[in-house]
Amino acid sequence: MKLFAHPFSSYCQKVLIALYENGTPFEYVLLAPEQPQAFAELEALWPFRRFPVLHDAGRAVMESSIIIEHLQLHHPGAVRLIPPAPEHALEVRFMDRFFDLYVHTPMQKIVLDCLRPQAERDGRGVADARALLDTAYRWLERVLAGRTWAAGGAFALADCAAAPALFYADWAHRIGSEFAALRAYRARLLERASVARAVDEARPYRAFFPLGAPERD
Ligand SMILES: N[C@@H](CCC(=O)N[C@@H](CS)C(=O)NCC(=O)O)C(=O)O
Repeated sequence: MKLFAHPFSSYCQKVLIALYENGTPFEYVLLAPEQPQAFAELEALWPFRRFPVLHDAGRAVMESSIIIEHLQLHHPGAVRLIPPAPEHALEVRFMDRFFDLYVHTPMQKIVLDCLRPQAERDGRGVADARALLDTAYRWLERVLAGRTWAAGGAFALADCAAAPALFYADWAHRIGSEFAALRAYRARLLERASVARAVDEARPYRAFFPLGAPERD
């Protein structure tokens, strides 16, 4: 099984966390500018050149959530990434969508806008993204109160999504001290061995964070 990925990429971290949770063996295909062959292989599998992409038994699996579903289906381990009870699984999948769409997406908008030439920047889009994050933080503060993990008592897919999304969201749009439950959840994620490993592997690339990486985490 091959994973096309880069350690600093937040969506790659989401899948790496799932793999590390269960110690699932895989070959890491590093997508780095000095490895054009890796990008050519990626493009042959997925012309959008978005990553991560998993290549397993002759099949390309795209989209981080689907990759994690695939891992649960074909390479299950001790940590259930999708819980067996359908109602609980639905809540996990909802929270996974929430973190991708209402935290990860606006975070990426803010970060990627910074890479554009000044004249092509989208001030309105960035302001909307910041407003969306404010609403997401408020909503999460209420939902996470009393929960250990995103969808209840067990670490699962939604926490894999939450970890890199909240990690970088806090860098791009600070989670204020009024969001104590959300900050505590982010800190809990960072203490988890799989998340700490993904964060550590990305450390050498922090200088590339377009907004400037803070001196923490
Ligand atoms: N919805 C996709 C998003 C993947 C994504 O946006 N990946 C970024 C890296 S974090 C990427 O491929 N960026 C390169 C590009 O957009 O060309 C998923 O869940 O896997």
